[in-house]
Amino acid sequence: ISLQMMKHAWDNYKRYAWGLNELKPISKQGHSSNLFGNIQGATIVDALDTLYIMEMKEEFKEAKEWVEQNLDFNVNAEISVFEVNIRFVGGLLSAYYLSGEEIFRKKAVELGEKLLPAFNTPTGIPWALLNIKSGIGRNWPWASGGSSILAEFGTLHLEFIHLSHLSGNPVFAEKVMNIRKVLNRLDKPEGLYPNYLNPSSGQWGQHHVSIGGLGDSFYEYLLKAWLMSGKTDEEGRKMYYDAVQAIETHLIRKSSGGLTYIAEWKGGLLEHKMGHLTCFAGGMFALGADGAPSDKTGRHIELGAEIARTCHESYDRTSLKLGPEAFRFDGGVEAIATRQNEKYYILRPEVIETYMYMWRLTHDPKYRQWGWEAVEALEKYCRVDGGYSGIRDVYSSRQSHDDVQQSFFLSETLKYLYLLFSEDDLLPFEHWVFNTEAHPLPILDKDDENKEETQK
Ligand code: DMJ
Repeated sequence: ISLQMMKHAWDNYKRYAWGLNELKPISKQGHSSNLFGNIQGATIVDALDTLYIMEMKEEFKEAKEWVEQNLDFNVNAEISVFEVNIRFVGGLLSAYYLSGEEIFRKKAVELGEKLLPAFNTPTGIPWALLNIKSGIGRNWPWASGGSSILAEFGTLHLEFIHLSHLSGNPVFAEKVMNIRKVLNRLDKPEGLYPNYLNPSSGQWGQHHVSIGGLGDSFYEYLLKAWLMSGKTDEEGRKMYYDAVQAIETHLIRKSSGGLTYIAEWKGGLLEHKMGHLTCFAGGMFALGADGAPSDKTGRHIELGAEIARTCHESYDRTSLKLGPEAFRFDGGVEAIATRQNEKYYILRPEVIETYMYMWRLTHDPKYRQWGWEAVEALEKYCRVDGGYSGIRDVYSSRQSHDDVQQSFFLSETLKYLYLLFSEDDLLPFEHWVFNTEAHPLPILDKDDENKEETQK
């Protein structure tokens, strides 16, 4: 079924928005988000590996031809360093490792080089935004005290290690190792990492800690850096398990109805809210369980299972059976959105991602059942003639579409669904880690430089 869904999403993108970043499935035209400046083709690059894995050969070929002929980074564009890294660099790297086609390696390295000026700050903590023509960077105007964002500068590691590996140029790896060094020098309140860090002063901004938006994939990349190194990156391992310990102590709580959730922390006070984005953490805890220190393996798997259950409840307690952007555990509610502007669903993957990890690691059939419920809801409420659309209010049966088919729907949501219903030997965890946009990257064993050859 996810193959049919992918076909529908792809065919409509091709028909109405080919070469543009994303599709507006209701108005049947292109959608351009300013996250990518005027770099074009986000959906194509994000979808390459999904097309490959689903064996959609014709479509993969057209996508590759588009990349060869049209993907151009010599544009005057201010881009989000994080978004371009996870979707474009990550997408190109996976396409290269899966298909062995040189064009993808070449484009990935070329784009990586374009991103390097972002690191020209006094600390080497990169800017959030970069003009890839002038090389001038800056931060989001809304970010506390001119800070860079933890989840943005902390989500470059996997791709940059591979860029050094594939180009023979150590500069990429040096840049991301330096980020670790800066973080390790700093005092962390209660062992937690605030979401804001000023790249000039090297000081934290506002003490807001989140495992959802603004923080999320920083933690994910600590664990995956260790796994991707063939478990040799001890620093990554230590930073990850220390962080999880602090998260468990200070952020994880149980509601009176028995649902485990991860709250947000603002200068020592908890906000009892969990974002859809935070739901990825169930899969992360389970993936990291095996290496957990001092017989904590069982606890990490259990945390993964409890977060999966809570996130499933957030879906089940809506009218459309799709989860809201954020849900709360206060004012008498549990796992329900209470604010109008938190009731939307934009085709995000995190809950299905967690089901996929939990399925692979436990084989409890309920995760496939829950994934199936999500498929039914997506087909019923998000599928439209012109593709798939997000929804403005998951509690209202009066349908209101947001008219955007996000590129991560093709790269993540549909890929994780496909994997959830595939055998474990498709992209096995022993050989691959997924970047935060679900692009698989091979594990680099220190003694096995030809790994990518043997994994094809
Ligand atoms: C994706 O771009 C990535 O999963 C990122 O880590 C968070 N946001 C979206 C999906 O929700």
